[in-house]
Amino acid sequence: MAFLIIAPGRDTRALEAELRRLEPGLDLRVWPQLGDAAAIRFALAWNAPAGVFGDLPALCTVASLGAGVDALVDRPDLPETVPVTRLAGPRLAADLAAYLVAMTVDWWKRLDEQRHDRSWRPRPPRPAPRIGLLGLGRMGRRAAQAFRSLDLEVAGWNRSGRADDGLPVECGDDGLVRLAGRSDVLINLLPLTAATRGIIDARLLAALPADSLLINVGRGAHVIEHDLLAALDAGRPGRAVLDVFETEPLPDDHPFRRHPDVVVTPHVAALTDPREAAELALAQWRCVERGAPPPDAVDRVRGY
Ligand code: NDP
Ligand code: OXD
Repeated sequence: MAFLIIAPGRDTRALEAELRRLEPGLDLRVWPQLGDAAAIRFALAWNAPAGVFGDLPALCTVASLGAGVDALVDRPDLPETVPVTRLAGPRLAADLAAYLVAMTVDWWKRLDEQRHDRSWRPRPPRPAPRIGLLGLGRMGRRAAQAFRSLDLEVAGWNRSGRADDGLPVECGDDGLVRLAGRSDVLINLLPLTAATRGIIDARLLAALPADSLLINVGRGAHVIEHDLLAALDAGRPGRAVLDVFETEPLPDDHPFRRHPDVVVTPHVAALTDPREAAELALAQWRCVERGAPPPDAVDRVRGY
């Protein structure tokens, strides 16, 4: 049974080395070198080209080489019966929380202004921000823990309205607007699905407090771009930190690149750790090998 990595444009050499170290006998293939395609039962994919799964007749499971599965759940070349899983381990969640804390603290303590000013005139920080998290899954819960450890007030929004650890949680359309209204820092950690596409729109943005911070680490298509540009010009939010975009890489001439209140990072909020990824992927592969359902399979109809 062969294991295939399909990740065009991504350097997977460290991951391949970890997979081989942890599973010395592994029949590992790296697209586009398929070898005998009929032996491939497990694929680990990121930016998989359209139609590629159609060439794999014995495929039993496809794992996302990341936490998001939006590029995999709804594809014509992937039969509905093939489980889609993901790699969303504690290292990835901690890494994402570190990025969110860093971007929040930079804004809260006005570090960007202070570090560029040579006049030794300390600027007072903004008041301790109230944090709003859209999405309380693996990533959202870890972020909540990180912000709470700084004694910041945290609330969230999810589909079920349920949360652990006494975290205040909203749900539904009205709950979304309520959460935005009490979030000095609003962070999008939702998966991209039919229900969440375009969720960051004029209505949501108008509910934000003036001089607030929006951070999007979910997916670019969560944001209606022209609504965000208009909202920034109106000061709600005062700044947007954007890590994910409809088109990646973000084109050089995109308006986000030259907007003074937009901070762009190139989809680096959390970087897959090769060791964690290899361990999680091999645990899934071993289940497939013995005919058991793989852990961390998503609901392909719900989209996450
Ligand atoms: P999970 O699947 O663990 O959690 C998803 C959360 O979103 C759940 O709380 C769920 O609610 C909520 N949700 C889903 N649909 C809706 C809806 N329609 N309305 C309200 N809430 C909804 O995902 P993760 O936390 O692991 O990851 C989230 C996303 O973060 C990924 O899909 C990916 O896009 C992004 N990501 C980005 C990274 C980066 O580097 N930029 C790195 C890692 C992840 P409920 O709990 O009620 O089911
Ligand atoms: C993602 C990831 O899903 O980087 O964006 O894991």
